[in-house]
Amino acid sequence: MRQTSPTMAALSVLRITLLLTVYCLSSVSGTCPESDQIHCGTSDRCTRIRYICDGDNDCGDNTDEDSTLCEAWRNTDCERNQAKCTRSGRSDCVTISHYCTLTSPPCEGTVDQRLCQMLANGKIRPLREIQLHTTTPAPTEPAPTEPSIHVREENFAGQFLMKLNNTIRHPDCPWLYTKVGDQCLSIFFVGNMSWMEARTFCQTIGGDLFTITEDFKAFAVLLQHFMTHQMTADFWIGGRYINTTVGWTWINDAPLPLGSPYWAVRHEERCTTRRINYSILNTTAEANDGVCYNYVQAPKDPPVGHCSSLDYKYYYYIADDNCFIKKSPLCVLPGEHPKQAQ
Ligand SMILES: [Ca+2]
Repeated sequence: MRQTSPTMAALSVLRITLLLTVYCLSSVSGTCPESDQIHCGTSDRCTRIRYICDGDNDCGDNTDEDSTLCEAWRNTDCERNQAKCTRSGRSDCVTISHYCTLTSPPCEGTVDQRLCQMLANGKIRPLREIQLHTTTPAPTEPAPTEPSIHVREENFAGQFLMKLNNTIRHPDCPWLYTKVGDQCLSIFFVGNMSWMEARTFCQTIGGDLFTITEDFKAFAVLLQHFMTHQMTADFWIGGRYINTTVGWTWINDAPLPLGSPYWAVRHEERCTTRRINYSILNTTAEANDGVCYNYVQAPKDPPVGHCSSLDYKYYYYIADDNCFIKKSPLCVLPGEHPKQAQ
């Protein structure tokens, strides 16, 4: 029997080690022995990339002929294993491997990027199982263009002009007046002054402070006008508190109505009961069995302000205020009908 020398035994061990190394390397993704090979899907084999979808079961597990894979792999533009690559003004048929590796610029074509991902991974996979590793940048919304300060100023100026047209200008009314319902009013929101100064201003432009007639429809029309034109200023009107005997009157000495639908509702910390007047019985009684209410619709008692105004905070219902506080004049031109356009 032939004896095995120690040197021969060492060589055998070395050969086995090398074979195992090659086997192990070929089992690891991306480490097929040759550069034009790729790992099969489920078997331990490597196969040539050009054998993908050639009709032969080269892998033994048929993964190189998977139907979804081949649907993307084959194309009608070029020979099998190739795809049309358009770049730098030229269109050429190149291998799919080459197609996927070209950059700067990359190929423009119809190759499914999941095939490129599969080749980069070095392992055949059904196309439906391949996740693209490349992150597509999220579409960014175009940044809103900031208008220049001049454009914004022009917009503000345009809005201001519209406001002037709705407050102090109208073809049916004299200068500084606009038409609200059947009346010419000067809604002079650009000025701020005391109640007495406001009345003087109104008289200077031919009118007087606004008063509410018995027809509360005119009041409703005014409120609607304020709301439509987004008015936010506070206005002096022609009501004032004379004394405890006379109470609140308009500047023409007509009594100024309190309560609904004119006077603002205020919340008070202390509650009060309300009384109902039964004129037939000539008696009064507490409303709702003496329920105590925290809302009042009357001037502050005792009076803290002796002039009436329409304030934005009270939704332009009448309120009492200190006559020296500065508010805008709300003037009315005498006469029920405005000047007709010439
Ligand atoms: Ca094949």
